[in-house]
Amino acid sequence: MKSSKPVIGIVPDFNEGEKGSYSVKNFYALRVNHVEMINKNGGAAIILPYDYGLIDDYLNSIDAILIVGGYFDINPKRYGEAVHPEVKLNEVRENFEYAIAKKALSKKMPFLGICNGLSLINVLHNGSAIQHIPDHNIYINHEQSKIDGYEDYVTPYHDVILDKNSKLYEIIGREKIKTNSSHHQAVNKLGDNLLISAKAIDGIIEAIESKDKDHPYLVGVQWHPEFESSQHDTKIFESFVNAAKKYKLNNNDK
Ligand SMILES: [Mn+2]
Repeated sequence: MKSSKPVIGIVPDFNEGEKGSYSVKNFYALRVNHVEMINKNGGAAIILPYDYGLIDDYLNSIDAILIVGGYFDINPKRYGEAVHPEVKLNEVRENFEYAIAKKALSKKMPFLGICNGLSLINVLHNGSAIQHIPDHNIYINHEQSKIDGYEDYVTPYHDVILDKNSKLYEIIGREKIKTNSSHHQAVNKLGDNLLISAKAIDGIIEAIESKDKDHPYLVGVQWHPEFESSQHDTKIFESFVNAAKKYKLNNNDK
């Protein structure tokens, strides 16, 4: 794609067609706010349909990849655990994301993972997940939609403490922020070559990033910055698009 702006590929959600839903045939879905956040921060978002034969072409045509959240969990078999009864699978999506994300990581292109995207980064680095946070009463509720007044995800819900030595701290410039929260899973074992950039006040890991200083941008956040619940969320997209701009400049022979 010849674009003057950095092109950012987004993998959409996959839904099986069902009577009474959007379509009786299978369909893709993506919340518009992801696209808006990329485009208003200087990027050009494109949606990547699931075609395994096109993965290399996609990755040669985009300057960054965004893996978004979804109403599903990565199959725990990927990290050697049995499936918890509260786990919801979407293996069509998981398999495609796994394949494209693995290649994107090997190319060291800017990569932002939101919610499920954070889990994917972690599992691809041999990490594991807490399969169901409510099983452990040491943690607070991380599903803000269950609390009156916080259902919109635009209202920040819990505190997050940033590690001062992280790239995320460089991006946001604050040690303590408030974010939204919509997840029943979180990082358990941290993946290899990753570091924890931020935690909630109960110790739940809320952001991870690459330890590799050469990587232009590999960040995962457990919350949903696409709702822009504060200017900190804007900074995440701004920095991501800027990383894509640099990547585009360095690969301008394509
Ligand atoms: Mn949370």
